[in-house]
Amino acid sequence: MQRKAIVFGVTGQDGSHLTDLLLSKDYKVVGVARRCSVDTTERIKDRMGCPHFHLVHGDITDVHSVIGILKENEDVDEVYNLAAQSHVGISFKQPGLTWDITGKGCLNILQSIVDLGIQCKFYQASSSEMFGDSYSVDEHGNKYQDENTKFLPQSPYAIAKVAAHYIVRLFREAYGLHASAGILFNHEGERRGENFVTRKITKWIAGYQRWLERFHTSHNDAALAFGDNEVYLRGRLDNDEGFEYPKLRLGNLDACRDWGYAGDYVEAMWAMLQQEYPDDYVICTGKTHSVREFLDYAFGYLGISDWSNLVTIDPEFYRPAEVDYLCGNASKAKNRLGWVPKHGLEELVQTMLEHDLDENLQNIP
Ligand code: NDP
Ligand code: GDR
Repeated sequence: MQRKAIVFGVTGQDGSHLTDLLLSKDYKVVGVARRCSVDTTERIKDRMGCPHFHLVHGDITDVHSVIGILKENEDVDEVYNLAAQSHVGISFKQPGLTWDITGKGCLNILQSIVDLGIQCKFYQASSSEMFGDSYSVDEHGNKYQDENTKFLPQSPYAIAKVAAHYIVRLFREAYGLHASAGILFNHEGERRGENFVTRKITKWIAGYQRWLERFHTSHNDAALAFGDNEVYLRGRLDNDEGFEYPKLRLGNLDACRDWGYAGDYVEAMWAMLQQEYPDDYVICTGKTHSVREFLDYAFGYLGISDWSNLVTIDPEFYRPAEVDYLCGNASKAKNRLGWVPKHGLEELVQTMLEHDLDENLQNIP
């Protein structure tokens, strides 16, 4: 019997990877996308004609819309809630909207499942941001976060995620729902949104590389000059459009993140719903790097060892409160789900850069 899944947040990075995974396992997938004035289906465009994939319009802040989708699909086996206002920085500027989507949206789905009496399994996209400034310490003095580390959220986004996380736990205990939460650490890739730091970096490097190639030169061979905000080809400082390139503008370079590959992480989501009992699982690589180190890897891929003149620090990208250090421990997922990450940071950087360099090449007239 073919299984059916509903994916809220299907147009996002994870929604697209999860759809690929479920279709490869012969599921029927109902993807929920909100109405937008421009097309948001770029990441799932290759799936649009697939007979087992059905796109419906809906918004998780509108409980009527959620009920309508669930009623149409009462035979659903698995519901994945990946929908969110997922940008931590933006959550400080739009805290109310973030709360409605990222927090209350989860309640809207779970309460509708209970009210309609639908017998399905449920997955909630919880986040390492819930730990915020909190960590545990192992016997060697190393800091880490796992399922037993307390939450100390540092943003409106993280607070909304904590609320949703506890709603999942409540519905599991109060109504006996098979509802699991994956506490996922940062995961990236070639489908990552362009305003998250890793993709912002790889997109910029690809653009810079192609700019240099237009002049048949490379970073290490070019005669470059550096202004406050631009890089110039020497001798063309104040004229000739096209001979300057805007620097990469970033915020805090010292924050440390445990970065993995999104394609690996959706396998863990699916595995959680295949367990006999629902639970919470930390999903991560167990290795942490600063944004500065990510820059070293990314520029290093193109043989650029000193990037200090190419990057400018812009207070615009600092947050009112920061999460300084995230490094997960996924032992529980390894032992119970048999899940381990397949990609390390070096491979991740390479995949993202190769994709962005290729895309940029195609865009050159
Ligand atoms: P994205 O931002 O790429 O995708 C979010 C998705 O949610 C998009 O499809 C978006 O639609 C949709 N969405 C936003 N608002 C609504 C709404 N009101 N109703 C219905 N859908 C909506 O995030 P990711 O794919 O990276 O992450 C997936 C989930 O996992 C999110 O909940 C995120 O918070 C969480 N998470 C992500 C981590 C990561 O590192 N990527 C780590 C831990 C947790 P649209 O395309 O229209 O914007
Ligand atoms: P994060 O990811 O906040 O961890 O949330 P993001 O890539 O936005 O930031 C990571 C770190 O980089 C610093 N930073 C910058 N960040 C952005 N976006 N842009 C910049 O220019 C910049 N400069 C420095 C940030 O301050 C931060 O310390 C992601 C999201 O996917 C969440 O939805 C998810 O829950 C968590 O990961 C786990």
